[in-house]
Amino acid sequence: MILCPLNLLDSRAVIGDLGWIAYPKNGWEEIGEVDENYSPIHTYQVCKVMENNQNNWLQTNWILNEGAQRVFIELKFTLRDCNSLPGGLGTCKETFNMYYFESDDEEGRNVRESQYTKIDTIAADESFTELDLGDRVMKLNTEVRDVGPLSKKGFYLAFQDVGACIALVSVRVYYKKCPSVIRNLALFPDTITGADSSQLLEVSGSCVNNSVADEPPRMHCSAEGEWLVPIGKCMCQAGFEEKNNTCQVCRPGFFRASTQSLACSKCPPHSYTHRDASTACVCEDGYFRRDSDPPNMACTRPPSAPRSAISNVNETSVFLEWLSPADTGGRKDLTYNIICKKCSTDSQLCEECGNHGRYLPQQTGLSNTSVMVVDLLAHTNYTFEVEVVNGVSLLAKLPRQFVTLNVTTNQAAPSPISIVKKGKTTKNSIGVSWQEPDRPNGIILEYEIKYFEKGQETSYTIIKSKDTEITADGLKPASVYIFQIRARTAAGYGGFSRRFEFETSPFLAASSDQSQVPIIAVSVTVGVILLAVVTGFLLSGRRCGYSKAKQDPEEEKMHFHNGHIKLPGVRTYIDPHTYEDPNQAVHEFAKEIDASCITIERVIGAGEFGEVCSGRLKLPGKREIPVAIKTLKAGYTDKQRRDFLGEASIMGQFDHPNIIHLEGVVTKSKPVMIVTEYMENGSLDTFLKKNDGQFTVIQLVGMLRGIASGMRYLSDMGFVHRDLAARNTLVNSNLVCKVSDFGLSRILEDDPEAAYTTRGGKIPIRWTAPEAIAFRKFTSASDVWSYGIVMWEVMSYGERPYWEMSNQDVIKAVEEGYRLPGPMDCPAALYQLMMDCWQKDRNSRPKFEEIVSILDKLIRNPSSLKTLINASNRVSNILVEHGSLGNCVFKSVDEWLEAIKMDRYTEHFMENGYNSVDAVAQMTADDLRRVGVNLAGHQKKIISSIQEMRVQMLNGTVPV
Ligand code: ACK
Repeated sequence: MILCPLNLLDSRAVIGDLGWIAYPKNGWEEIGEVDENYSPIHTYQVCKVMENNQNNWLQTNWILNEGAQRVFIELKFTLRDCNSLPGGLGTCKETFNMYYFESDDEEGRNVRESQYTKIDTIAADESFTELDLGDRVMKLNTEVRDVGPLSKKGFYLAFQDVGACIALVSVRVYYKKCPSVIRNLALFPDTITGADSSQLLEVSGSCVNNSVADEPPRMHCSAEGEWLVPIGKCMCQAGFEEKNNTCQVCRPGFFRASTQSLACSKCPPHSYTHRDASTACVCEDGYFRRDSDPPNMACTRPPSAPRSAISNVNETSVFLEWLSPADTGGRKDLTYNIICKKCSTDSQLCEECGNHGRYLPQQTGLSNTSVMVVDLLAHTNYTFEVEVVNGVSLLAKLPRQFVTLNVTTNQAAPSPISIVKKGKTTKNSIGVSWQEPDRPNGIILEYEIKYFEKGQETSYTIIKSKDTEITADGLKPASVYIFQIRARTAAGYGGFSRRFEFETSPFLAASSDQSQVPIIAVSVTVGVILLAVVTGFLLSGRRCGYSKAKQDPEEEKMHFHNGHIKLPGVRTYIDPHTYEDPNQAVHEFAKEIDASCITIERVIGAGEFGEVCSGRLKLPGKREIPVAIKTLKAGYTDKQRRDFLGEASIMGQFDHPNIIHLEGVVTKSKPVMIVTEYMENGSLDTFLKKNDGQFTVIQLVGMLRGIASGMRYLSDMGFVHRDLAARNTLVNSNLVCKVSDFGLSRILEDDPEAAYTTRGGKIPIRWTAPEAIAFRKFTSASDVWSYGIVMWEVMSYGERPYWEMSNQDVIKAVEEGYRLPGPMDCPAALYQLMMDCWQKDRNSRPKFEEIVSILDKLIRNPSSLKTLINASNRVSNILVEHGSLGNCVFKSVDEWLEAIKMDRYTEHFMENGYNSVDAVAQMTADDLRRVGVNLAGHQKKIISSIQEMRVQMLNGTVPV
């Protein structure tokens, strides 16, 4: 830092008379010396060392302080050493005094000495002697003193000699200032330092041209004339950039958008500016910028149309999928809107779809390139326009960019019936008529009328009728009955109508004493009819479980009690989604249990919606049973409650020894619960892993038979499970396996195995048939594929299908025709069945019916399970790229054992002569046991690796 002292007086620089006054006259005297340039050196000297009482004053001229409040006085002088003066010792002094007197004008010149203020007594650091004089050595002293605060315009200095021998060679009076400076683009002016020696003066700066204050700039001027502690700053305004402490204009082609940007930047692509000091660039024709786009972002344009749109119709649902546009217009904020038009087949006239169709996830603002449209009208031509927009589409005012898809929907289940009327009513019968549903979605084959006495929901009657009216008879007089009706088309049943309450006529007074008779009679009759009906069905082998009513050939009637009257033949599964009110579905299929009947004992796991507990259920009049209780955690949303109870609505429709049995639900108190039978051994996969190698083949086949039987029941009911896997199967204490996990959202949310496919759906890849992965064709045949995987899981005691291969590799390998190899010690017949389940053509896969029958035969004839698959047929189907070996080439047995972390057996192998890769490749499980590999897990690992090795040999990657 260059400090900047400013002289107020420099005696050496004064050319003419200094104008100083000495008194008494014989005291200080000026000696007219000149320097080497012949300039006068104003030196004053005095040397009255021999005389007593000296008081010699030398007063300077009036010195203007120029506003300085503190001034510095630098004296240069020589002083004679009193010791070197002969005879003057008594009176000789070696100091002199310096004074000052402030005045606003030269009038102060005449003031008395006593009015002066003493600055200091000045002593010499070095004094000179006679000797020095002889050597002509000048011992010059320099002393600096400061004075302040000064408050008047000027002042005088005075030097008082009291008997010393002094030569005052120069007197310089100066003050200090902080020099003008530009710091942080703020200009700070020359600033005279403060009056106090420790004072910091706060100075405000002013912003340089074309700059603005960010925070007001300030700096501090120290007493020493240094700038300290800058605060705040200025910044070049937009259109200018900082260079060398100034703000320079941005040239054409460059811009600076705000004071915060670094420097002028080149205009981004598709924009320009032709003027100086631009704060933004203008978009080229056809390109746009949104207000929210940053100014350094390229100008963009609307996208081109979406490409390669395809549709996939499933009944009244349509899946639309397309590729993003070839030209996105340079933006990432593409979204898609679906415009739906309904077109007549003949006239090709189209109209807006209005509010038919539900869009999943939504109709507009889609960010994915697919959408599912459900609940469309059946057998209807639709035109869907998939429109793409980006952030500048609205600004561009160009024609819409879209791709068109024409689709025709298939059949759908009919919509619920909304109008039901009471007809002719007697004391024992109620006539009911209704109107066709608003959307029959096809030809109505029949109606199903369900009715029961109010409050007696568990005991109901179902009548089937082709007509739109029936008479329910055998009813109690003066009683309220609930009626619900639904229609069936080739696409299945629609949802039930809401509940309608109608009342039978009251008794006639005369017959009131016989009131009990008809009721008992009716009950007995119903029982008899039912027995007859059941027998009739058994004999006739009909598939549908209901009886012909006597009175009307168009009507069929069946009675249910607590859902326990089982008729041969199978009901159809009803998707709870078809119910407008999901609560109705739950109560349709699940029994409400009073929470007080349940005792929760412990938490056994975590489900998607809350904890899974075990506990006990004691219903009135029944014995206590162990149960599993799924709870819905507090704070659930409506949707979560619906989805949670959805599982009960599905499960409640099933009644089969190999399907987990629903005891009921608790919905009227909190927490909401689903109560099922308790399965002591938990999920099958964990159970098998825990009991590796512990079961006989017959036991394993027994488990598989159970699962197949449960699946046969589900597929007969038209229910596709979609997530059949060992983890979704439960095992009880008798090793009975039951299919479970019917959550509505399970594929999407619950199953940790489910992964997103390229089409956006979430699918448990390893268990899922290729057609279900590729185009979501989920059918009972795809469940059969999953069943094959479950067989493999069971026979390998819970091994993970395809081991640690990635999902992508699994999809690829299966597509290319590879299949899982047979598990170790797996009967050939079972492996054959698995391979059949994994036929690419889904129609060639066995049906569950056949699977059950094949397994039954194997169980009846256990010797058929003796033939185990041999290495060669394992290899023929083996996956080439699975497991730890990959495509590695091993030259020696020890290298290979080390790679599979089994090198503890190296010596065993060597001692038994298995010292080459090809000798090892021939080994069987028995050979392994012989060399001393006794642990089942180790045998499994080594055998699997040997099999990979064989494959690689077949492929030529391992030298034989
Ligand atoms: O493998 P696990 O013991 O069997 O752990 C899971 C856990 O709850 C979370 O689903 C167990 N679990 C589910 N339902 C039942 C049931 N009905 N009986 C016994 N355990 C069950 C399952």
